[in-house]
Amino acid sequence: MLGHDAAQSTVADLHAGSRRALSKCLSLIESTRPDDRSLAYDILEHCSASRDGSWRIGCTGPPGVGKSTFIEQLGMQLLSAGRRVAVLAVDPSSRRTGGSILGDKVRMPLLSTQENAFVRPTPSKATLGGAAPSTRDAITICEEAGFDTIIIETVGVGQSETDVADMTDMFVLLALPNSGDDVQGIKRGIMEVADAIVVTKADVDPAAANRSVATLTGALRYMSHADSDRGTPVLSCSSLSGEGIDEVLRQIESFFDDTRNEHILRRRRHQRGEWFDRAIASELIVRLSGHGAFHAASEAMRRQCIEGTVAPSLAVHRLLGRVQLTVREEPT
Ligand SMILES: Nc1nc2c(ncn2[C@@H]2O[C@H](COP(=O)(O)OP(=O)(O)O)[C@@H](O)[C@H]2O)c(=O)[nH]1
Ligand SMILES: [Mg+2]
Repeated sequence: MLGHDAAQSTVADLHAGSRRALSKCLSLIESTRPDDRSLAYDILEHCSASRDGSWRIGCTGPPGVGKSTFIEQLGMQLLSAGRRVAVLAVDPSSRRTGGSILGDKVRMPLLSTQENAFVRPTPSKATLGGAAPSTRDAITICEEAGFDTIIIETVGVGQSETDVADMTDMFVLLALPNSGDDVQGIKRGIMEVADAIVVTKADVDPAAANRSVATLTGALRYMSHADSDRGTPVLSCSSLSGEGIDEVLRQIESFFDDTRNEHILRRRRHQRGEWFDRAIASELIVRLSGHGAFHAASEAMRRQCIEGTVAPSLAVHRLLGRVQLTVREEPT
């Protein structure tokens, strides 16, 4: 089959370090066009199902907290430490306007021109604030291309901010320095999954940054980490002066050293389970929507829901009642 040959040579190019192949693979897995998807699956078939040696780091925080600037600085230090760094920046497109929040564009001018780095904005589609379903496949592709450190930038809005924790080994939460003594409205749920908290922009008001570190450290005493007894370090840094970034790097290195075996392997198992569940849901939606009759019936039902003539859950129940599911036995 042509698709298979094309996929095989694309993956060979990927292994050989071709950036063009890398961009092409990432575009294919992000695409919803059926022929692109089928090529994407051919490509994934030539990739390893799991690469346990890489570092997957999630980086979340509110818009403007300094995620991109921080990742650029941290990324440069990771490169100096001999790592190959891929950044997948989930573009926080607004669902309402189709545009980006604060017109935020991924600017990592320094990092993106480095030989051992790769920076890529990835679409967030309909998943509010969180990561697109294709982000997981993008991690696979980057690892296949030889990147041993994958950093995912997502904007923290809504509950889906913890999505990124489900696809990374280490979850870093960024927070703004604050002069008050509250925890700046950071939700408990997100603090409990953070493996490190970094207070940004310490150069603006170092005393405020120190206070925030103390406040956050204090707040963590009354919480327990969702799946780790390691203790969550709270640090501060300036991504403009670079001060404090080396300590963040040390924490990351020690996290991956300490937890190499048991903890990360457990997280990887969890990641793959979550991935499977998400993939079923998104693939079912893609397949159903590609079915003309289903699409028409679904649009009609949706209109009735909007008009208020039928309750959405009932409408979906009826709609799916009309779908005949058959499952073939797997040929052995
Ligand atoms: N003073 C200062 N400004 C910073 C620092 N880090 C980021 N910024 C600025 O904060 C703004 C938002 O940064 P950006 O990295 O785009 O935030 P993101 O939306 O979280 O990715 C930009 O104008 C940055 O230059 C810092 O450490 N110190
Ligand atoms: Mg950003």
